[in-house]
Amino acid sequence: MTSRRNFLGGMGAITAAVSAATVSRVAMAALPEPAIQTTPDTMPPLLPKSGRPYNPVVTLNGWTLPWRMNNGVKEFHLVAEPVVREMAPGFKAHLWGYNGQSPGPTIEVVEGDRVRIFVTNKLPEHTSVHWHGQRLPNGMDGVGGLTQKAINPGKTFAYEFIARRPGTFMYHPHADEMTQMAMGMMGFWITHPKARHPLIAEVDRDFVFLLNAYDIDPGAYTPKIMTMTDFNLWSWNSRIFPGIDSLNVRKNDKVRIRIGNLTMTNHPIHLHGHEFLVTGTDGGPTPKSARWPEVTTDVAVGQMRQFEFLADEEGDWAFHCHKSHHTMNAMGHDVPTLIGVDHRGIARQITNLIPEYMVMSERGMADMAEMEMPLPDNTVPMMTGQGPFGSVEMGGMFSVVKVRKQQKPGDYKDPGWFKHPAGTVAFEVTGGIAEPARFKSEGGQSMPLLKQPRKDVEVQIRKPSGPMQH
Ligand SMILES: [Cu+2]
Repeated sequence: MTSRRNFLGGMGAITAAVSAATVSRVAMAALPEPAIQTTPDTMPPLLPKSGRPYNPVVTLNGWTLPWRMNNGVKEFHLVAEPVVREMAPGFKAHLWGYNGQSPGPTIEVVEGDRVRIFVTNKLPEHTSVHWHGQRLPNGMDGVGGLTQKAINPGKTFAYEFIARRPGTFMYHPHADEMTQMAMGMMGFWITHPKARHPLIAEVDRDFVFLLNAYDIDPGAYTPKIMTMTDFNLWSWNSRIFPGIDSLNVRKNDKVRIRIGNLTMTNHPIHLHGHEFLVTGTDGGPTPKSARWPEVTTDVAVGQMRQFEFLADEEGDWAFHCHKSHHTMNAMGHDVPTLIGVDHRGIARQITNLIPEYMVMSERGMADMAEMEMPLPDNTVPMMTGQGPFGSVEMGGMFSVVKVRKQQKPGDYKDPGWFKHPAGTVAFEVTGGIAEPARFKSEGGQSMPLLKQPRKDVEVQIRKPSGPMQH
């Protein structure tokens, strides 16, 4: 965790790029230039320049997609493409995503907005985009083959609908889903209410991120897409601790965090030091009668949860998935590395048997090789992160909520480590320590065993050794 993140670059880090090769010039002239993001840092909220004002969200290690107004329609341009995502400093993955990153940019609109989203496909295979949770015409739902023709490589499709329901949504492909989601294709969608809403609170800070998982052998760059459960990288917005930015808030801020799960397992998300209320799901705001205090909420597969709390305790509060294997990174550095291996000849032979194979291993890989990216060591420790008191020994789905009196409204910069008031840190006790009192009758006095074992049985916990699967 370093404080090297800054927001000075802001949206200046986004550059416009025109994908001239994929659509005709006439068609391109009608499209908004796609904004491309080049950094994995948390970008400042994108304040709306027109329309109803709202407090925009902050995407953890992500950004919000700019739009243009065209005759009363909000127009966005998503480009589905291979990307290089820095998952943690020194560790880059070859993923698929949108507009330069995985996940794609957050789309933020207001209830009642008419939206048009252009989707240009620069992947080596067809795709589609499903707008998870939205009310929309059936033909805009984005299920390839069922509600639309798939978007072939090089083609651009437009989706158009009215954002009818305020709330927390996500988007992802509904075409070769297993591959495309395993490769990192997904994004967040927020629809703000058009007026004060009885069940949607106004908050000071509103953070969003997606839970995703990858299976990338140490030293390799590309996820194994066939993996069903044995993922080795558990990420938030395709970042792993210590690569996940902290969530920096001002003391007494009302904070909302929205989370969507596009992994293959559930994640009990746990916040230290505060209680929160789950105020909504992808189905909408939760009725007030159904809210109760929690410190952990389970986000099941394909679900979204939004929760809110008053950040009234100063400090550096751990915030993580409570499955301990999900706060670890890949282990085992004895796996053969395949960097520089040319699969293309083999791929062609396999393609004769399995046509889909070509997509991943020939065209997919070859494109990536041609990018001529620098080659980092590309490993990341299993448990790491240097805190103010030593190693945090975490990985994966772990971050810190930093609550500070001095944090200015609207300032999302990392304030550094918490300075604990004197006498408020756990301390070592030295000198004579009294013998702790022991309970005398331990050992199940109420239900004696039928047969007493001849001698006491001791159970030993065996610690895992060698390369771990988790
Ligand atoms: Cu988890």
